[in-house]
Amino acid sequence: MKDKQTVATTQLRTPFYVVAALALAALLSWWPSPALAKTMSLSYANFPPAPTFPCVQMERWAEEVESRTGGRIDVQTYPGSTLLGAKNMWSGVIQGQADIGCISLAYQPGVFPMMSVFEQPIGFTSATAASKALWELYAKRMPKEFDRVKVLTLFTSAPSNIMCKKPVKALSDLSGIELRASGGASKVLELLGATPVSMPASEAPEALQKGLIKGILSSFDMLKDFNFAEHLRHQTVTNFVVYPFAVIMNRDKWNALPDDIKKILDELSAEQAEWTGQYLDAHIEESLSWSKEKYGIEVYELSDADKAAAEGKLAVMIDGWAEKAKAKGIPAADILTEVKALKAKYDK
Ligand code: DTR
Repeated sequence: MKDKQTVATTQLRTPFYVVAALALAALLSWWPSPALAKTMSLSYANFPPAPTFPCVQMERWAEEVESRTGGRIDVQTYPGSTLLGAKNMWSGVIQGQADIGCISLAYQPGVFPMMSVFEQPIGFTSATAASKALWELYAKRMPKEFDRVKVLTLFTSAPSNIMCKKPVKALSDLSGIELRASGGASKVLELLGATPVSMPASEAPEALQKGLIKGILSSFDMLKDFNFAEHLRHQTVTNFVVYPFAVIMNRDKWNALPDDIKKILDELSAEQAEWTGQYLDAHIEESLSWSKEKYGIEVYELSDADKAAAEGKLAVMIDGWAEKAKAKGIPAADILTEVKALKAKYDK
């Protein structure tokens, strides 16, 4: 047992590094360093499976945000409808069930009278051009249809094509075929004599399995990412409408963010739209070659006469959109002029 004298000596001899560590800890506990600022966690919900492009762009956004904020924002991602599904994404983010969510505008008919102009047959030929145009129109017009949320970015699918169990080599082959689509793309099918079955992309695999549909109208990334090439061996290049998407954030959560973080997120919006378009355009090529190699898919082109006939039949869609938009107080003619100018600017 040590006597009092020995204990006192031991205390006096507390090693220097322990004292230094204690002093440093005390100092850091009140030092306002950004590296030590509190981390805020944000949940980000998405409806399709993880390998699909809306989720690939979500992971990219999460990584960029974490690195640009020096780790102050930590993004928890939920692909595959694990937090919110396609149909309750919009209301779920407004109510705060997820902080951030990715919606396909076509799944909420009537909710976006202005931005649904991008569901119309404008003739975009790439996801990059359509995504840049979509963001630019939004940033200029700030339509009030998005007032209940903060829009973090916007992008579109690539132009839609027919993926089917049976060959569709001519417009007349479309007659009565049940094809899955949504929004503007469903209207396209209706006008061309097919039977549109409207549902979100995430529900299409089950509908196909149950025999409710013979194919889909969407972009070719789905051949690989949903493995549709296994059952849908016949592809027809139609380059019909694109599907617009929005990444939205709960308003209160946005308002609660510090200003410097808001600035970082705002600076990412246009860049993320373009990144997503470029990723998707490149990925479509990859998806097509993968599907050809693995499943020997066939790809058909419509004749020039059929292309012209389809264009003629779809023209009424734009008038239909304009009428509905005008009824909601939207300057439809001006918006159309702006969208066409943006197409000319980006879709070379
Ligand atoms: N909103 C779409 C477009 C789409 C294209 N590729 C994917 C992948 C995952 C989800 C949606 C999409 C549609 O409904 O087809």
